[in-house]
Amino acid sequence: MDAPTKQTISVKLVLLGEAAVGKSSLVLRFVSNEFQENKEPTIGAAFLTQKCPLPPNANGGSRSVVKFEIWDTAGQERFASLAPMYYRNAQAAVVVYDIFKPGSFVKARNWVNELKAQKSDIIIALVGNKLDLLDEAADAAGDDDNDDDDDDEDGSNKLVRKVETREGQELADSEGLLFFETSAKSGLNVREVFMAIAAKIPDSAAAAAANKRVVGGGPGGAAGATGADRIDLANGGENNANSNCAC
Ligand SMILES: Nc1nc2c(ncn2[C@@H]2O[C@H](COP(=O)(O)OP(=O)(O)O)[C@@H](O)[C@H]2O)c(=O)[nH]1
Ligand SMILES: [Mg+2]
Repeated sequence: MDAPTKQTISVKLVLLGEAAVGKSSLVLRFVSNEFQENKEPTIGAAFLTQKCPLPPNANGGSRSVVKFEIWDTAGQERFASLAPMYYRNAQAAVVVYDIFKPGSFVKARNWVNELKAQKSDIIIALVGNKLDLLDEAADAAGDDDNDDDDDDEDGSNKLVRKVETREGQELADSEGLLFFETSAKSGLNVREVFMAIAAKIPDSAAAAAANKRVVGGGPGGAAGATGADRIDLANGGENNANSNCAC
């Protein structure tokens, strides 16, 4: 009789960050628990969904399900002008950088500034990705301690961390962001990013979202208008949230 009702809360989320920092890989890990070593670059944007149950809330005991509607944008400069279409309706943003590329951290800072200027109430998670490469760095250092850093041909020596955890944490603290260091490759902390965002969705927004059916509209409500590479993985899990659930 009194079975708790399950409400589905749709959360629109956008991924932003320089090209090749691992945005698509983080989404793929979260949605499909997979990793591709040489992932082809995203063209325009990709759309994916994933459901996660939230723990029962203290007052009602009802078990809510968060349905993330994820817009994974392309990082190339030529797509940057399209970004506002994706973040305008978003409740949350994941801003990603590569801990081995300081330029990508500068870019992440710019995205945070732009997001806050345009949409002050958006929930932002700052994510430093490719943490697994640190283990490789440690292994390599163990093998050979000659400091011949000649493999820095393209200015991105993959084995030396260039953005310290402290720098990411300080930016996050000063701007009020969630902060994680992740590995899309190993899966480390990927689920945690999305769970932390879900936990920050305010009750009022959740209730409002629950009352409003979201009909798969694209950015600004114009579904498919950007020619987005649209991959809706929700179909497989739509009937059974738990079987397709990353959380
Ligand atoms: N070692 C490692 N490589 C990663 C990780 N995430 C992404 N990559 C690789 O980095 C490249 C760019 O990834 P992609 O997800 O396409 O980046 P995007 O342009 O930001 O979407 C691909 O070759 C991925 O396999 C990670 O956490 N660790
Ligand atoms: Mg991509």
